[in-house]
Amino acid sequence: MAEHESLEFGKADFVLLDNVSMEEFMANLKLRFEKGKIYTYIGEVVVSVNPYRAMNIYGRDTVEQYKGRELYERPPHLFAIADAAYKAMKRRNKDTCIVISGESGAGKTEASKYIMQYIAAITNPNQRAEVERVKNMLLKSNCVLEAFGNAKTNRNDNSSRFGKYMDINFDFKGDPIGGHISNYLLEKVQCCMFCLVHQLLRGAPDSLLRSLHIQKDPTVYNYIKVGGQIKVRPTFLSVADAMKVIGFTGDEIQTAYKILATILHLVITDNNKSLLFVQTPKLVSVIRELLSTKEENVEKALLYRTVATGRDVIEKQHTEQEASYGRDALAKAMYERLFCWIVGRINDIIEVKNYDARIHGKNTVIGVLDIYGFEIFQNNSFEQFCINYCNEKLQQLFIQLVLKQEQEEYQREGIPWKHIDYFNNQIIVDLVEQQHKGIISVLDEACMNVGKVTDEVFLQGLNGKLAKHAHYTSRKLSPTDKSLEFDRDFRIRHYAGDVVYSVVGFIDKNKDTLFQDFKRLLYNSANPVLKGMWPEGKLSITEVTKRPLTAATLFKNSMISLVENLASKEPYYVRCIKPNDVKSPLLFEQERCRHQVEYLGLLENVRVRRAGFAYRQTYPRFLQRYKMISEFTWPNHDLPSDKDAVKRLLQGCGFDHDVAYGKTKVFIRTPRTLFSLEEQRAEMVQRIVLFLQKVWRGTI
Ligand code: AD9
Ligand code: MG
Repeated sequence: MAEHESLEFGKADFVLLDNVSMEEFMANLKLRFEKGKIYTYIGEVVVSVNPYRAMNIYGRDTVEQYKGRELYERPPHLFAIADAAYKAMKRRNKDTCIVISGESGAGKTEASKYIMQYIAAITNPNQRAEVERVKNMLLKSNCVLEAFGNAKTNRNDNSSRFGKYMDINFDFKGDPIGGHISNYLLEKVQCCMFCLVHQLLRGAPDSLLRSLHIQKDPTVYNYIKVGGQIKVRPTFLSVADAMKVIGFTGDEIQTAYKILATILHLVITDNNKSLLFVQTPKLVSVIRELLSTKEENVEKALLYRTVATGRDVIEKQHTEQEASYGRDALAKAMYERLFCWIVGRINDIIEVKNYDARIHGKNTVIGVLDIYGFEIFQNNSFEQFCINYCNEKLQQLFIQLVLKQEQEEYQREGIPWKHIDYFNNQIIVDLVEQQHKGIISVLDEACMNVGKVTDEVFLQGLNGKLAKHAHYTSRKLSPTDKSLEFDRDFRIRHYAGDVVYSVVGFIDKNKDTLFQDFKRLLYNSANPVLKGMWPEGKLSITEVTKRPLTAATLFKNSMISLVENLASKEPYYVRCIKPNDVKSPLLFEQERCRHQVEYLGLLENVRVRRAGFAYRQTYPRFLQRYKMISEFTWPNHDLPSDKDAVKRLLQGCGFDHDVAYGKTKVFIRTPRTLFSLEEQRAEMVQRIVLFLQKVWRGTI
């Protein structure tokens, strides 16, 4: 517990509250925010409130204050949690992860960047060139991914529109040697696309723009009307620079430019004039040039669709609407693919190479998860559904790891324990992902319908299967419910609150909607980089029989493996809170914050933590580590059991009051006790070494 902060700043750890009540919790959170203390602990969890102003607390001097210290030795800070994760990894050879959660604009991405910066600052004391290179690449990769995957929303000017999990690999010395990034569901693709294209226009030299056939005046382009909000961000040149540093080749960067330019040209005309656009020979030839394909292929892919009917393959002309739909889908798909390809390339480049675990020991990992927070908009669609489902999964993991496992272990070990109630959201996770009757299954089924495939059919399916579910309802099932305004609405009672979703667009977004003709077009490009992005275009029309997995199922699978991965590591949590909706550094909106504290389960967290123990270890392992600090246990004990020996040892040190003895494990309440044991151990080890040296030298 951080103790050296003055009490005028409130309690540095919520565990120290006199009473664990919502009122006291909120009063402490508010007081600290107003005093400029944006971080507070709940044991080892950091609660962070977005300050919405530059804070002078991330500099080199602060890094030095936290480096190698124990969590409770310094005021609460992200650096302390980063250091704890790092130490746990280094000392105990454990993989750890830092899970950063909170709603949009709460400060997750900023937090993840400070954590990475801290890790970069404390590692590689010997300035090994290779490690410096890896560190630089890891930091630069952030910049590239942000450029492609962030957009301005009404919640956050720099909102991450994709979820990101980054593993950093360390060698036995504790220095970074590589990494791996997983990205999840890029959404608001259009916004990201437009932001980036705008950057391209702002930053690119005239010669480049000319070669891409782009006019410098952005108002010429349709996207300005669609995208609207553009934020001043780094120019594309700085992004291209970062790509170069990471190791993208010139051809690859050029291809990225060309794809962006193609997207710009594709969306240039008004939606309903798509065919007119295709008939504009100049544009078709521009696209042909950018994509390095054949001119007639571009035109054909935009106007026709190849369909296989039995053994025959025919070309069917698009209606006006289909053509415009196809064109937009192409722009979107090219962007998404470019984004995923960039992540893949970064991974190729930063993956650990030349590390032989047999020689150097296991390489360990710290994972950092920065993923979109819970979202409720005016209109919520498929994307919000996925995002909120993701938050349910993470909440479930938190419950499993922090609340449930903790309580179960105390019970198992026979430690006196008062059960603490919390809402277990497993029921909502099941509502979404259960086989056959979960929402995703119903959606996939609706997409596979042979006859009518419409959003309404999907909604009927939901109503049929979930009518009795406590967390699901719809307009049809609750006709008098005022929050369900339209027939197309359904509502999920999420752990974080009720969200009304509109089914409109679910089917479309769930299916792979890109016509196969486009995939073939891009695969047949003479540009090998572009071709490489579209391997499935290789299949001929008659071969394309296997249905690709739907977007929702892919997302579900990626969430399940993400959670499995996190669960296999030792987790550290940062819980971010957004104090107001107007980005003000002064305003602490009580109700807004209270709601977040509630759904993040922070109060339950404090209760469990207060009743709980910071550290636990089985008796034999505990002895193995600490037996040298007591005459009763060193070098061996003659007590009836290891448990008795541990008791004797701890009594001897005067720590008996701070521990509980379970069936197989000893539990230590406060980290201070552990710290003190560590100190005594270090001292003894030192003495033993000196003693042995003397023996060897024959002076004893
Ligand atoms: V989203 O789910 O990606 O839409 P985040 O990632 O939670 O969201 P972000 O980190 O982007 O939010 O923070 C939003 C803005 O708050 C930033 O652009 C900063 O202007 C501001 N912010 C957040 N954290 C800090 C901080 N520690 N110090 C100063 C901050 N400003
Ligand atoms: Mg973010």
